[in-house]
Amino acid sequence: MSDSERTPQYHPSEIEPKWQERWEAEGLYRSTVQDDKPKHYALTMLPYPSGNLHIGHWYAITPSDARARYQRMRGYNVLFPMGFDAFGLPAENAAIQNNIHPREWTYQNIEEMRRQLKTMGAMFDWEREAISADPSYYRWTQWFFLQFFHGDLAYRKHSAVDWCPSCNTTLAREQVVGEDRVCERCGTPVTKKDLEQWFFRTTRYAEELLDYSAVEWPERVRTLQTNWIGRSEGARIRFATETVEGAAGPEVEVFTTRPDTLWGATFLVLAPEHPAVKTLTSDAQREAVAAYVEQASRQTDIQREAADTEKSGVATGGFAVNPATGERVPVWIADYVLMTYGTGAIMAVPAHDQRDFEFARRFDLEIRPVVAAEDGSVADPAKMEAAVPARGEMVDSGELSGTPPEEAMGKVVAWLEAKGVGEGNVNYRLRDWLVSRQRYWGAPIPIIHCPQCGPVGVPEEDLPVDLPDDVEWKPTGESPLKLHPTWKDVPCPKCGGEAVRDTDTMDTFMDSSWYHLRYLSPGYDEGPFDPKEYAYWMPVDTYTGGIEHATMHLIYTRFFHKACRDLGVTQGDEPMKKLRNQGMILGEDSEKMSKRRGNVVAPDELVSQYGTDTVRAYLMFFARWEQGAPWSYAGIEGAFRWLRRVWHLVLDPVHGEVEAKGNDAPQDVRRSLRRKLHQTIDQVTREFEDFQFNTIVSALMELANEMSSASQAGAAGSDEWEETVSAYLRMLAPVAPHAAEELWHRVGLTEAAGGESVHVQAWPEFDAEAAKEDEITLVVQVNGKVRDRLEVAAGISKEEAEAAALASEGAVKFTEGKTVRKVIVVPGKLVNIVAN
Ligand code: ANZ
Ligand code: ZN
Repeated sequence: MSDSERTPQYHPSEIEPKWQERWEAEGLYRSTVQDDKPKHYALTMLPYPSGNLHIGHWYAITPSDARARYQRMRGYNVLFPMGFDAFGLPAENAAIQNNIHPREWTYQNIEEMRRQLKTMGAMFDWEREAISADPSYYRWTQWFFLQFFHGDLAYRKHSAVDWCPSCNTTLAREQVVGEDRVCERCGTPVTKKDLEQWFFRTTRYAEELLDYSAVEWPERVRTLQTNWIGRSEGARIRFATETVEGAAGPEVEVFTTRPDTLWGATFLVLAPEHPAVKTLTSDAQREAVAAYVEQASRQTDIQREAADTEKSGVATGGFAVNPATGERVPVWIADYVLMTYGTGAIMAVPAHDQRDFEFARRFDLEIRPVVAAEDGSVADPAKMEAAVPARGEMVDSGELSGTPPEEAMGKVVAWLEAKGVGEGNVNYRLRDWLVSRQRYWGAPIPIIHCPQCGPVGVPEEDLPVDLPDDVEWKPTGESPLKLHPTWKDVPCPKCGGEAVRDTDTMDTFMDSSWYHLRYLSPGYDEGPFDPKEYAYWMPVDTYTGGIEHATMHLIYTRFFHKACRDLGVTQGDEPMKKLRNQGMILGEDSEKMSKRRGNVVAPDELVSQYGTDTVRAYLMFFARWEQGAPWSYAGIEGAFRWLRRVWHLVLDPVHGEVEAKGNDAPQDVRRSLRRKLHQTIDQVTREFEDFQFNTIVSALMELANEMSSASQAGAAGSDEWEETVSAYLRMLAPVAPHAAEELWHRVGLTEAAGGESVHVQAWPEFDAEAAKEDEITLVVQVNGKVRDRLEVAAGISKEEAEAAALASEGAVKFTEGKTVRKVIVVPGKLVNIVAN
């Protein structure tokens, strides 16, 4: 009989769809609350329904699935849900470009991506699918908005949006293009426009967001978030101002991290948008100031903060009084001072702050050192080429001169407070979250604006505020909700008078801040989630996804959870206990994958060519998951060959070439197979815990090698062999779920397990005794005399033996004061050290 007749060939395309259907039909991945069982909530970031699942999705999701499967076999009741982050701008762009309704575009894409996701063979519980654009979902997004609104966590404020003065419309960030920031459609330079918009009070949680003691998050993410939150300790100091004519102007408050340099503040700089600019600007300066303000409005904060650009600015003509020296100092405006940070005004200390120094040199303003250098020296302003680090004691600072650096902050703050001109202050870079979007495809903000009552929340029983379908797509950029003839006109829920709906929709980060809660009970309609499900499943145990979400999504969702906790909606301090981020798959050319470069790897094609299991195995194997690497088609062949080899090893180990002796095979062969098995169990278990997917696959490859040589030596059919096959398939199950299931079935293990799938089996148990290497006695000689004996592993290498011998007590004692000239190792027996 030929080989192929005796053993069925490995044909993934035949077995994979079959098992996917069967698992679905049997409800193998349905997850329900089981109070008597420990739970594990494994969450992976939900995709945006762009219409096509790319290899990056596979790379993020399939190893996460493998680990969720592993947890299930470890005895946890596992929840591993999937859904779609379905609101957002691309749907609206498609609507404008292709004349298709965003809803239709989105739901078509979801259907296609759901089909693609099903080819992963993942353990998603599809009954828990959640789609953020469904009215049954956004009803609760709106409900959350109302909780924030009623709980004083939402407020309205004027805020600048990008505005095209020619198209007469607000622009989304991606509609502003080029270095000179012009409108994508008409090329007109973009300006800012003030619109009243909704904000959430994220800054209230700034301090708590810096605390990671309750979570296990990667250092990198914690650092990114900590920098984003940007805590600065310092003081706020108030300066009286006056116009050039000597009339009193508004008080100007500055934020500084160096209140001890106040005596060296020789001018003030206001952000061009600062409200005091108007009053302080003299007639002589009015034109120059107006031109500068206009120019600054066209720049982003990022451009304005860039350190390498030449400092620019204009004097207002007005003055401020330095509260420490009593001197009148000029007030300038400059774009390096941002309206969005601190108070939008600074006291400039050119001697000690580099930006202020450059500014002072450019405009010939006074430079006055007030803090000594570390060595006690004080710089000469005439000769300075840069600001000098102020690390020594205070000088030329009136009664506070001589204060040592470690006391400066405390003393100056006390002095400011005593004089009533300032106080200690902590400032954060974190901004309150602007949630209003002048867009259609999002959850409408559930607020009605009444001329009598102001903004009124839509009553909860009237939710959801539906997105109207009959909208027009005019490329005006103005929200279709605003243009709709009737949608916005409603009576005020409070007084019944004529009122209008808020025509903005919510930032889609709002939707993704709570999707993990909607998964708990996507059909539930008495609240955003069923409290029973919440009590059992929350918090999320492991969260996996891209590092690019470190600052936005992952800060918003933490804020959301903490805010909801304080509103009595959720419990616990953190939504997600453990976070892990995958790296990125590059193209074969080591460049980022892009259509333009033509280096995109299409998972659908790989699946039809090699099968899902191979794609999964290769994605786990080819790189350290958290690092990523360039793709390789040659590598995926290797993954396929490995699975095919396992297939044959399990179904036809002896190949008709050797005799299977079963338990009559040599004991050392059987013992060695079992040793390797348990070493592998130990390793694979630890590495699943640690998300080290690549070495899991290589350990399984090595074990297959050991099985191969054991079968060559006749061990197939032995007790050790059977134990190994059973454990192997269980370890293979999370990686290659279809092949493992098929083999489990074919060798009769399904039947032996009472008809149960490999995926509900217990994870193989590690036997430390079995894994132990045999030991031998290593004789240690110094100059030919036996000085020690060591118990070492039988398989010890020459280098290890040498190192162990040199470190032994006997060797150390008898080589003392001598130089080791030579070490002779007789493998498995002795080490002779020659020393004199
Ligand atoms: C005087 C001074 C002297 C300063 C000195 C620094 C060094 P961080 O650490 O980022 O919080 N500043 C304050 N508000 C600003 C704004 N809206 N735009 C631009 N710069 C602003 O930095 C705080 C420091 O940045 C503040 O302390 C202020 O300059 C400046 F030797 O005040 B400092
Ligand atoms: Zn009213």
